[in-house]
Amino acid sequence: MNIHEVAVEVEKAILVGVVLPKDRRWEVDEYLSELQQLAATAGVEVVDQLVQDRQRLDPATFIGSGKVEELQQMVNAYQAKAVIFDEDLTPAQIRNLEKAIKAKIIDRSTLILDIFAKHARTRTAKTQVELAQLQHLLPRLTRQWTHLSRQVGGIGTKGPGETQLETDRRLIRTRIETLRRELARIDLQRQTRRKGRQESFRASLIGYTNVGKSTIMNLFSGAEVLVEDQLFATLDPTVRQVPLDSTHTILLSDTVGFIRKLPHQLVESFKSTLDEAVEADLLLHVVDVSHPAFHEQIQVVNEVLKEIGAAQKPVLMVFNKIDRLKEKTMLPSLKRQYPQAVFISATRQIRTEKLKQELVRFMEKNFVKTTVKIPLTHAGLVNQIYGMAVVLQQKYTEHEIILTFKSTAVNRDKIRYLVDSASAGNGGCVIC
Ligand SMILES: Nc1nc2c(ncn2[C@@H]2O[C@H](COP(=O)(O)OP(=O)(O)OP(=O)(O)O)[C@@H](O)[C@H]2O)c(=O)[nH]1
Ligand SMILES: [Mg+2]
Repeated sequence: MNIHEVAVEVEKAILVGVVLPKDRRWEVDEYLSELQQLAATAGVEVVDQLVQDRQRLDPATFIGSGKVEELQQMVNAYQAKAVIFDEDLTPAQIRNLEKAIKAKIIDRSTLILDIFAKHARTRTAKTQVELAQLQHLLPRLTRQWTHLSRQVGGIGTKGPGETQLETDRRLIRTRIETLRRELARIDLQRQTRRKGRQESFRASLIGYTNVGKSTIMNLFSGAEVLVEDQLFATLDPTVRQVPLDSTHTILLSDTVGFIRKLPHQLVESFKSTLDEAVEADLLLHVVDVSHPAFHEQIQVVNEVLKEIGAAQKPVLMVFNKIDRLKEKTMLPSLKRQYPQAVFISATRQIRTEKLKQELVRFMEKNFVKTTVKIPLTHAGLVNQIYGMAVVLQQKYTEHEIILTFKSTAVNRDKIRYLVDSASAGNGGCVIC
């Protein structure tokens, strides 16, 4: 089902923002410029914007009635096909605004969902987006959405005594259930795949959208992840091996970016994608230091990390795009604030080697050193251990191989278990 084709198929649009007492005007301007970027990514041309100062939002129409009239005049003057609000609207607000303004009313989540739908390439991403779209749509279903039955798999007809709207709601609920089941299956597959990779040290590139995560991924791994100067170019996770130096290799993953007010339906349905970050040993929090609102973007990312249960993970801050900084005076204070951070330019490859060194340093700091004795009869274990740890020394005696290695504590325990099991048949535990 292509909800997005129904939702945002417009040419010209007007943006609407509200300045409440808690907001500062420049912040709202910043938000609107992000909304404009979102609109451009969705293929919409923004012709004008309307900003209103208000004490509180109007529960019926979001903006005041005078502004609604002004908006209708703007829509006429520009022949605009849509009005995009920088907030989520209630079903009643959408209904009322649609009555008063002869244009499609789009809220922030609908726009973001539309971009996700346009960028979804794989079956998983398409399923995740469709689920989020339907969940967002369900409570907002108005008469103009009726006759979805043809689109929702072409199933079902109107039940006895049901209005078309009720039929559509029922069909959407059924479809949501199907998609949920499908995602649970995908989740299980991904979990199994991740378990298979658990041996290696895993770092995950996370951050606000468009900060350069995929650029770093491609630079380090030679992967060919799509890099674009637009929002949400990446939806599916990519995982690659990255050699840091002659002895240290990590598994690096690149995943979907975050944004202010990310629709919670998206966070929920992208859970299996975001788990890539939740289960990493280290998060590389990439920041576009050349963006005027990067401080706020850091906060937004930290909030999403909390929401997905990854707030306690070790984080290495990576300030990217330093080549775009005209004024470098803020760098020293940032360095003081984030003494562990790395300042790089991924496209110009400035200090990217330093980032690798920092990763090695982190691994070293968090790796524990262990020595095990492996019976010669189980020499096959040695290869396995090489895949799970950095082997520092390998010595042979008449009956055993003595290996000294460094690994995460989790892998140390796994290796101990493997060696214990192997040596059980050889007279008990032989761990030093
Ligand atoms: N000037 C400059 N541009 C960069 C740098 N790193 C990335 N970019 C550009 O920033 C834009 C976004 O880069 P991506 O790597 O796609 O960003 P992302 O974080 O993966 O974005 P999403 O997947 O959309 O969330 C692209 O146009 C890149 O060429 C950098 O160090 N300097
Ligand atoms: Mg990307």
